[in-house]
Amino acid sequence: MRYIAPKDAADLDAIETREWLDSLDYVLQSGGPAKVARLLRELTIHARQNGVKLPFTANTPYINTISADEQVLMPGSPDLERRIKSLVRWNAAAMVVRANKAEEGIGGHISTYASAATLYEVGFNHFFRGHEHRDGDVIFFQGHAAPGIYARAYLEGRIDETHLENFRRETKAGGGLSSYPHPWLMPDFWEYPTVSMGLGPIMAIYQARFMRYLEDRGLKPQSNSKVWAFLGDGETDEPEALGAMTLPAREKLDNLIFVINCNLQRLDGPVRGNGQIIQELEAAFRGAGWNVIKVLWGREWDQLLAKDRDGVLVKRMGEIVDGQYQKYAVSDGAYVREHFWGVDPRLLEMVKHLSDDQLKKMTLGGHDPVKVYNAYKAAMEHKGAPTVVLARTIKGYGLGEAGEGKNITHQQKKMNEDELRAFRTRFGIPISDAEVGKTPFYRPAEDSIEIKYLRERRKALGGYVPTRKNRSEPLKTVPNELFEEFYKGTEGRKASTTMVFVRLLSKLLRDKDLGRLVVPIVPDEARTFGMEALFRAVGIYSHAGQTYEPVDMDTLLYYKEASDGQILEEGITEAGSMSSFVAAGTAYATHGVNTIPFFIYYSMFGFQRIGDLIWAAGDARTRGFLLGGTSGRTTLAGEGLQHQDGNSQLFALAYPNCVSYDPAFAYEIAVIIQDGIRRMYVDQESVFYYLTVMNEQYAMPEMPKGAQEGILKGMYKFRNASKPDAPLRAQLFGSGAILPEVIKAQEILESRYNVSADVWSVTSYTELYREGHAAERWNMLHPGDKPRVPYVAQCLKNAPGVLIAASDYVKAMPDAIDRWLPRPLVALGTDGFGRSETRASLREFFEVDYRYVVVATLSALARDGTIDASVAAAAMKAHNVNPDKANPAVS
Ligand SMILES: Cc1ncc(C[n+]2csc(CCOP(=O)(O)OP(=O)(O)O)c2C)c(N)n1
Ligand SMILES: [Mg+2]
Repeated sequence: MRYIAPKDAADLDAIETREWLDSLDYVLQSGGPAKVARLLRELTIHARQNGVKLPFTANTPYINTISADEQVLMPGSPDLERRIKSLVRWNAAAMVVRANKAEEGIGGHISTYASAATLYEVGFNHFFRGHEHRDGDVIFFQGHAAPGIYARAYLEGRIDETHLENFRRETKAGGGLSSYPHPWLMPDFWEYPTVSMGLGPIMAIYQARFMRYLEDRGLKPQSNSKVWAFLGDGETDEPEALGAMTLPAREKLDNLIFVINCNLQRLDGPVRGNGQIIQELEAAFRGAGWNVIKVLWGREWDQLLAKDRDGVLVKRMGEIVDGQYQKYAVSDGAYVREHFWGVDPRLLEMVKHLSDDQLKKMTLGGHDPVKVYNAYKAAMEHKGAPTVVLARTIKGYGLGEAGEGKNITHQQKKMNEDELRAFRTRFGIPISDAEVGKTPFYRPAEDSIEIKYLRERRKALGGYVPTRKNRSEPLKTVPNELFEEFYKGTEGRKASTTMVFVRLLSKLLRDKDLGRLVVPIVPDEARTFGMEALFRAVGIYSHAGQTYEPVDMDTLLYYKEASDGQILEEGITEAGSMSSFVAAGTAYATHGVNTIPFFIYYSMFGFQRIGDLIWAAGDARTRGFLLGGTSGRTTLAGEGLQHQDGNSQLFALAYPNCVSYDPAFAYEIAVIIQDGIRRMYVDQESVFYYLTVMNEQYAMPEMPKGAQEGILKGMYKFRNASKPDAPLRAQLFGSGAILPEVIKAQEILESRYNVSADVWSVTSYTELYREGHAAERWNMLHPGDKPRVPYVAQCLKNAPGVLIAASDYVKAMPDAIDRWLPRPLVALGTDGFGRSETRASLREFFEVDYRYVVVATLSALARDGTIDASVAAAAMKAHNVNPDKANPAVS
């Protein structure tokens, strides 16, 4: 056999490869892509059968998904669009630079928008449909790109120079602009908050699904609307960003388009310096069943790729890691020629006609409007799956020496005069050298072709985006009949507040007006809360209906899935469920539909786990009811440390527009929910509700006369002391499942210790706290006027005796109202980690059962000198309370 020198082996390899490629080209030309695909599939099978181990890959080569041949021409005027984009770029940069001119700069970001400008402008000029369009879109803008969105709104004449000047100066007269998308702060402009990274993508996914839900249930006309979510490549590391990615593919949500701005950088440095974020994302999304469109290279590269007969260029493109690509972005053409092209003479040959300067200027796909247009067009037309556009860009594009592609670019907020001049020149902004240092904003005249073009484009596409407004008709009334039954109590029958809530929910669902608007949401906990009867009654929503015979078909309460099902049974995802809650609770603005979401979950996995999404819900002016089920540190027996919630009421206090309650009785729940629907859907207040509901069963009493107002304000007298003139007096506060313990303590105190106590049901420490502080603040600002008296103080004005509060939450709750009480109170609460035990043992452990209420009362009376300490000590003995017991807060 003839010895083949290594060099010849390489040559032979090349010849062989060439022959195979030629054959493939022949099949492609004669039989088309489908035939090539079939042939490759068969080749793969054949190779496998013969023992060839093919490595798994979910990737395609590192080139554009849409080839140059498939590309269409872009409609409209590319020149005008480029000019408009340049103006937006300038104004976006100018507003940030001006906001940071002063010593005490107030931040802002230039480089995120600089990299994403084309991605947005192509959308604004050709794709994003406003709410006046029958297929109006929902768009989640990347938070840090906000300056660009403002700069465009300025050109559109929707915001003026004062606004731009007051970017991040929101308290300024004339109006400021919020740092990021915040509907709470700019309710006519922003629709969805996105700046907490990862929340935009997951909310977008569930928004797309909720749009289908509204259409399938006939609450909204069928449409071709899309949900667009713009996100950063670094952002995809947030678990929420990709955590729900299988849902839209499974549900074939072709109304969803993600656009990931792959500038290969995040805040500190490269996203994947030693790898390729685009390929990583491609594999993940393709694996999950998405339509993936890579937009990596601009048009200049098409000619080079056409010359790449041997695939050397494609191979070279695919072997460079992102850190190195970033290096090319900041280097000159000579460096790129040497290091990128110089590794193979065939590559050098390909670019020998290009100067170093031309090499340097070869644009990336995400900066080429034609490439981006084609990607969006394909995304709009794709059927049966969501689309992700992976667009490659350069962070800080256009900033040149001021930061383009550099690791510091995310934090770049200032530009010196030279840098501004270069930026101005690069984008052709008509500002003179003399003026440029002042970074003036620039808007062409109203009748200029740029402004006319931009307005005309938005008009054709259904109005400006983003625009937010309430598009729904308020409900007229909340029918009383639905709630009255609960005022009567259960006549001795035992029920839990969860059962009460579920019964109320079932009634609401059956109501002829309200029923269809109710959206029950559960993360795989319906059986936990005894809601399974609803499966059959209203069905579980599934676009596909039910394509199988459910295993419990022969039972009354079978697991019924239906395309017009009403329940959103989300599976084990509180984050996903919360995103549905946001979609349903903002539909009054987004879709003009007053849907009323009720999201019930394990209370520990709410504020504690997905608090940031709840915060975003508040920002988005979401309406609806969150129900913290199985709540109470001692009421949920057995489940232990990770489940037993004694915190959520405290967390809820910090959410400004969250109205929270810890109700004990059926009528309290009825009053709160009835009033909640009124406030949110009749009066259109931007609040949402949080109610904790429990699984302990006890008899539900009848509502005391006139209790409604107090229930809503946060406290009311549930039961009077039987001997108001007794010498020993106490005021006992109880909440939620601990209220029955307090009532029991009242009886023991009266019968055994001659202490006569009033019992108050405290439904909401947070409401009392807020009202008290509001009164105090008013008093501070009006020193000469008659002071306002907080509601708590009014309730307790002449109340005699010691004050004892017990709840299943941390002691900070009652402490929050202490300042407005006539005397300091004694707080009993559940500070500390929970543990698995029975209910009674837990209450003993956390010192919140009736015995501790008795002991705390007697002990407080002894401290006051009203009784002898020995009485309290004897009571402790009688009730087995060990004074040397370890402190549960720290054990
Ligand atoms: C939850 C959360 N963590 C951290 C941040 C702070 N932060 C803002 S932008 C940013 C980097 C963004 O990188 P990338 O997603 O790649 O967006 P780019 O600006 O590159 O387009 C970080 C860490 C944040 N906004 N939200
Ligand atoms: Mg990035």
